Amino acid sequence: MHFFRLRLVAALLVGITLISVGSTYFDFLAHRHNLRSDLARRTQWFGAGLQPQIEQQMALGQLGDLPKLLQRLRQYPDQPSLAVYNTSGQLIASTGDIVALGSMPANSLKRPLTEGKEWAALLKVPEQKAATAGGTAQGDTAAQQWYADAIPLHDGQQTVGALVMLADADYIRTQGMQVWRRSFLNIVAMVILVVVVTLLMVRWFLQEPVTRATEWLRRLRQGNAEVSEGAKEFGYLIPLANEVTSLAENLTRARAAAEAEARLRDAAEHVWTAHRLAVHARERLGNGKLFVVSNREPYMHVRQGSVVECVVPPSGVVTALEPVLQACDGTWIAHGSGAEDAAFVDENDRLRVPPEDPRYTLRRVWLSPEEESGYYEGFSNEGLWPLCHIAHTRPIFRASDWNYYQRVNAKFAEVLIEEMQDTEHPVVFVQDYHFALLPQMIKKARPDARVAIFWHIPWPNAESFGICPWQAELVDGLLGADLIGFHIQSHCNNFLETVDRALEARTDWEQFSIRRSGHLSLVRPFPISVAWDEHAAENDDDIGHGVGTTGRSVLQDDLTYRPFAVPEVLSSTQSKLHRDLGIEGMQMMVGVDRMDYTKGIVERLLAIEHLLEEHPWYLEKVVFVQIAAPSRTRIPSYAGLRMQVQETVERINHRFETSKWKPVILIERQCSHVEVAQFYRAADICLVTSLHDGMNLVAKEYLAARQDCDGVLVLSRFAGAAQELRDALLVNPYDVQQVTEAIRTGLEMSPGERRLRMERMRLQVKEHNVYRWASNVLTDVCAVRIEDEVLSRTPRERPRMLA
Ligand code: ADQ
Repeated sequence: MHFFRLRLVAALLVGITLISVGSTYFDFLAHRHNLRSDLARRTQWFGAGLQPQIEQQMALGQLGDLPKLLQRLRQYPDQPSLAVYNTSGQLIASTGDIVALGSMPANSLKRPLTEGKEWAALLKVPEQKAATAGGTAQGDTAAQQWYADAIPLHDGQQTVGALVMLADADYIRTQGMQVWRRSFLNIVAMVILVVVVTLLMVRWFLQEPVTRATEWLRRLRQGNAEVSEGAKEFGYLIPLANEVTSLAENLTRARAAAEAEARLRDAAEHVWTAHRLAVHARERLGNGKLFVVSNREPYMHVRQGSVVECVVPPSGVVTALEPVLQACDGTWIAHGSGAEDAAFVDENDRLRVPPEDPRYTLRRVWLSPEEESGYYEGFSNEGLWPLCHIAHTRPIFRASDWNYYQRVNAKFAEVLIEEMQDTEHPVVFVQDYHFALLPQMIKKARPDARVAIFWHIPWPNAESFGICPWQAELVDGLLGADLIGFHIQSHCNNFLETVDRALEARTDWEQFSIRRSGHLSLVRPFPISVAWDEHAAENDDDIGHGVGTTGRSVLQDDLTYRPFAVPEVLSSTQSKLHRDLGIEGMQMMVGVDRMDYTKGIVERLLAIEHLLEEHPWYLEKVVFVQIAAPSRTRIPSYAGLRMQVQETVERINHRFETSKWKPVILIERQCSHVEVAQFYRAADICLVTSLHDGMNLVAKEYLAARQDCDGVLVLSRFAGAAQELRDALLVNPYDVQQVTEAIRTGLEMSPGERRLRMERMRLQVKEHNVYRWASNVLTDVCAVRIEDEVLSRTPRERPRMLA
């Protein structure tokens, strides 16, 4: 501001001075012109008065009297001095004081004497000469101005001489100087006045508002001022204030956004998201492609009345792997099990998905009913499923089922190899126990492929697994993979022990690796989880419980398709849900499972019965809702379980029900994940009492759905999830007494403790979500070293058929 003022003052000084000097100069010129004109007029007028008398005197020939006449005619000293010249240009008479005559130009008389016309001019006569008139030599230092006017003298028509009048014109210069002096003083006064007024105005109208506004902006920058205060600080500079205020608002918004982004970045360091996974996958895979193989497809076409719908199974695996497949435009190979699937593929059995925004390829594999029955229901679900779950359901191994299992694995391998034929160094991710033989088949055909398999169910101890007649073949098939993943470490340990017993291989218990026939397989735990949606709380319908797609129909693993249609309970609030179920004011417990004997549904019901028996004050105060999705309904053991569950529910209800209350509500159907989440949110306790479970996603979904940080999780210690969720009430599901006690503890737990436990478990699930699971598997499989010699071969050189 100081510098600004200095510059302003300098500019004013120069400006005003230039303008004033210019205008004074023009004043001066005009004034001088007027004075000159006036002097000329007066001299002419004076000459015109003398001329006849002098001419008469000359006509009389009385030239000797001429000086006297001239003296007489020049009555006052301020009148012009006079001189008369004859036609030869000789001075014949003068008033005697004409010092300037010597300065007259040589031709000054020529005009009046020869042309008979007047001549007039201003003369500058050196002061010395002027002084010479007084007889003193002063030096040639200054000049005096004279006005000289020469007019012809006539005798009739004849020019007889010339009269020269010399008037002192010095006063013109003097007066000019006075004009300049006056103007100078005026200029000085004006400059001072203008500068002072301007400085005052700058101070009042500019400096103070600008200082205030600057101070406001500084405080705003530091986050200590409100945007709304701005207009007040700007005073009369309202338009500027408006602009700056909107700028400040943008600044505030930008700062808030930057802070939010920073928070997200910070959070992202812990929390995996679909986007982060996609970026990570692109980095890891480079130009490579991911191929996923699973029994269940991520999109299925089914008929709904007259309409064909594309439905999405509520699968955590689909949620986790879709971002990766989309990021690298990969291929998912799965059994085309939808009734209308065949109508939606091209001639190569492929279609692009997701249908609304195609980003990757789904390759459907067709199975005959015999294949489906032998490989899926038979060997996979009547053999391997009970073999791997210690749930005391006897596995059934039929040679025919085994044949179909091998056949279907080979079929998938062939399709996969066909899909990969133009891909350099593909990455293959096989899902689950349906494809134990696939890794070896792929590896034989494509040794350059990096192959991972994830076993979603438990791996039992070596003795248990050893009852399988084809254990060696299964283990050998798995050992074709570079990476074999289980949910938890103890499953990895069991697998290594099984390998030790089943076949010739070198197991390394330090590295958790197995070398067989020169090929190395790493065995690692990758605890699967659910998706975590940071913003789920803001959107009631968007529930972060591991089933990533809302608003679409869903299909559960190998269940009969059930549409979303008319849910019995569809509300967004707990109280509404309670009202719909007729259990207002009661505490509610929930169980959400496929109707599977491994889930411990009957054991859970027995614990509820025991609770009411032992603690009758809970009568009419608690309700247990069991949501059971029909599953593998064609398998006798599942049909038997269903009957057993229904009978147990009926018995308990019959035993304790009153006119307005039933202790157990059984909802036997597939619900949408929105519905399931509403039950999670409304339940005081979630009961997960699996007799044996690889992980159990219901436990984690319950935690993810509880944004209110309330609720209690009762969790079987035989579920993989128990390894991570130490704040759950862990139970042995076979111990009815213990489960009952855990339920009672949960019902009576203080809100503070509920919150503390829930917060800790939610943090665990948030930080170890399903995107992290996928990224860990992907990182490890991409890090697998394939021998250079293998990599150097091109895909076309490799054998295309299976051994
Ligand atoms: P599952 O045995 O199917 O999975 P689980 O992990 O509990 O068991 O997942 C069940 C899924 O089905 C959950 O997403 C749940 O919400 C949903 N679900 C259950 N009943 C439902 C119903 N009635 N309506 C709608 N949805 C319902 C296998 C292994 C597990 C392992 C998973 C993932 O057996 O141990 O955790 O794979 O690896």
